[in-house]
Amino acid sequence: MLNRFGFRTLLLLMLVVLSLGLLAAGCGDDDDDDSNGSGDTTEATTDATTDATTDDAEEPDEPADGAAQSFDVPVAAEGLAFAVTEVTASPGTITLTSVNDQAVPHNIAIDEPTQQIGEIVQDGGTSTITITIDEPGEYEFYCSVPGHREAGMVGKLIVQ
Ligand SMILES: [Cu+2]
Repeated sequence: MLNRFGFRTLLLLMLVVLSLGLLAAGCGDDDDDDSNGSGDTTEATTDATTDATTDDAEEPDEPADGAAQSFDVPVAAEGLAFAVTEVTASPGTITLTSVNDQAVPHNIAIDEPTQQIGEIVQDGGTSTITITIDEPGEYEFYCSVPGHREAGMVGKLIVQ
């Protein structure tokens, strides 16, 4: 009788101890899982924030390089001269359009940074050159009809 009672008590005790051990182990695992989960979430959030911040905002409000610009540089009503003798442009592609209402033939041309020579026109014709200038500076445009440039048929193209 005593032995049987003692055996049952021992069994009960072992069961209790086992159960407590399993519970403890289970709690420990749960804690670890929670920690890992939190870590992953934090990393993902940080990555998203970094990406958004790294994306460059729009370009500053400067004239876009290479933007097309057009200027009218008509020939004077009479004489060997342009009516407009100074043009200010931004670096990029620049078009100069010269209407010549004279009966005397004229055109518009430029030597630097690359030579461009417009068509020689008269009686309301239009002479045009298009040039790309990236380097700020002063460039001279002129009429390439012989003797006209020397007579002062020139103008200044300022790139800044
Ligand atoms: Cu001319």
